[in-house]
Amino acid sequence: MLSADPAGARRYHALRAQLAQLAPAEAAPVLREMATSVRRDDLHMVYRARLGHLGGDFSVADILVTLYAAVINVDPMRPLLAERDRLVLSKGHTAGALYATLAHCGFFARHELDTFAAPGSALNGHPNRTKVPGVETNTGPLGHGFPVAVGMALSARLQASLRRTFVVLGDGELQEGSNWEAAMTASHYGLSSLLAVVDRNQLQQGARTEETKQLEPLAGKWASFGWEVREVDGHDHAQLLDTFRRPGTTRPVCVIAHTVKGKGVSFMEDRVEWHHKVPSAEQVESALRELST
Ligand SMILES: Cc1ncc(C[n+]2csc(CCOP(=O)(O)OP(=O)(O)O)c2C)c(N)n1
Repeated sequence: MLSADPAGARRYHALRAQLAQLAPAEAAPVLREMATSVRRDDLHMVYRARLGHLGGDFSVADILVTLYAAVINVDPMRPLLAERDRLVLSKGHTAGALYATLAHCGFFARHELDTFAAPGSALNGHPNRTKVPGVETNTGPLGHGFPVAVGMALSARLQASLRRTFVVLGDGELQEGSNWEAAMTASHYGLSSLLAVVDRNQLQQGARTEETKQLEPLAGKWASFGWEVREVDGHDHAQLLDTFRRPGTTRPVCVIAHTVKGKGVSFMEDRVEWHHKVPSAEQVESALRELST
């Protein structure tokens, strides 16, 4: 099990305190800079490991950074505190973005990222809660994280706790039927402390979602399952922060975050092959030039 980086955790708490005072538009530049740094770390990780999912990592990076840096109530020094908020990355193949974000928040030292997917490393290709502090449940098999998150929100309800539960889903992931059982269950129990984010980048592995199995009208589907639906630009930190800060009132909330797979690197953006392609040294250099703050 990795352990917290005390200096990183102190910086994280200072950042959280600073961002809590700011309106979403004022916080956005800080979040943007952190998300760029997360993408740069992730790029190095995937290049070094010769494996990873850069396309989906870059599409979800702004969502994860906004949640961890400015929304969820967690303490990297005490990652198992009972009253912490819960965040489940149901699209677990984008572990690279999650690890880089957790390291930026002090859950473990940033240099550990160098071990991504190496033999014996805690930072496996998919997140493992027994190895990585901040990971709430193991994910990777699509369609598993969301049902677990519904259970977490239900347990908060049973304990009369005010803690919130967040779950981040891929759009291709929604083709797994277990998600719709989870959605039905959450609305049945009126789990207003639960917020699901759909990373709506229109691509899955090997093809577009609408060519594989049509999801639209997606907002209508969630609404018909009894959820409050909000739609945002998933790379606009001000919009993300504003919507994430507002819990549901009587119903669970689904945020459809419109994103671009590979966001931030022009030759990766909206290109299906970057689902799990590994960049060459030249491509890394060129990507880093685009990802400069
Ligand atoms: C149950 C299951 N089936 C297949 C896979 C292999 N797989 C990994 S990622 C992926 C595509 C996921 O697409 P999406 O949810 O849209 O993720 P994103 O495009 O954001 O990376 C697939 C099919 C898996 N991880 N789990």
